[in-house]
Amino acid sequence: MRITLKTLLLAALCGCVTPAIAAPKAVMVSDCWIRALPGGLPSGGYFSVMNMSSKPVDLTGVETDAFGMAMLHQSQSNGSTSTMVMIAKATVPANGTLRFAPGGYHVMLEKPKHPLKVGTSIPLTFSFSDGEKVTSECAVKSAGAASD
Ligand SMILES: [Cu+2]
Repeated sequence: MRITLKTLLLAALCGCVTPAIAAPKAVMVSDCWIRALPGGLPSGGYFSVMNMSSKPVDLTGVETDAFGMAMLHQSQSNGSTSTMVMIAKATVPANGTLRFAPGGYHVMLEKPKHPLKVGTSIPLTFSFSDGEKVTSECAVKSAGAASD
C-alpha cells in the first residue's frame, strides 16, 4: 500500500473522523458594559444582542453572581420626567439587533456583592426564549461613561 503525500494532506485537512457539529447559536451578545455607580447604588448594564436567525427571539432574563439582583428594565420618558419599568422580555427582531443603552433598555443590577472596580469585567448570563443561554464579559466603566 502506497501512501502518497496527497493522501496525508487530505487526511490532515479533513480532520473529519468525528465531526463535532455544535448547534449554531442564534443570538450573540456584544459590547457589554456596566456603569458603576458609587455607594452601592444600582448599576446599569448595557449591550447589543444580535439575532442571526430568521425568527424573532426574546431576551427573557439575566443572571450574575456578582449582584444580588439583576432585572430587565426599560426607561420611559414622558416629556420632562423619566421612569423605569420592569419588563419580562425584550424582543430581538429576526436578523436584527436590539441595543440596550442608557435611556432605554437596560439591565438593573442591584446589591453588588463586592464594590465594583472600574477596569475589571463581570460576566452576565443572558437567557433567551429559544432556550439559549449566552454569557458575556461586561466591562465595568465609570459613571461618567455615556457609551462604549
Ligand atoms: Cu432600571
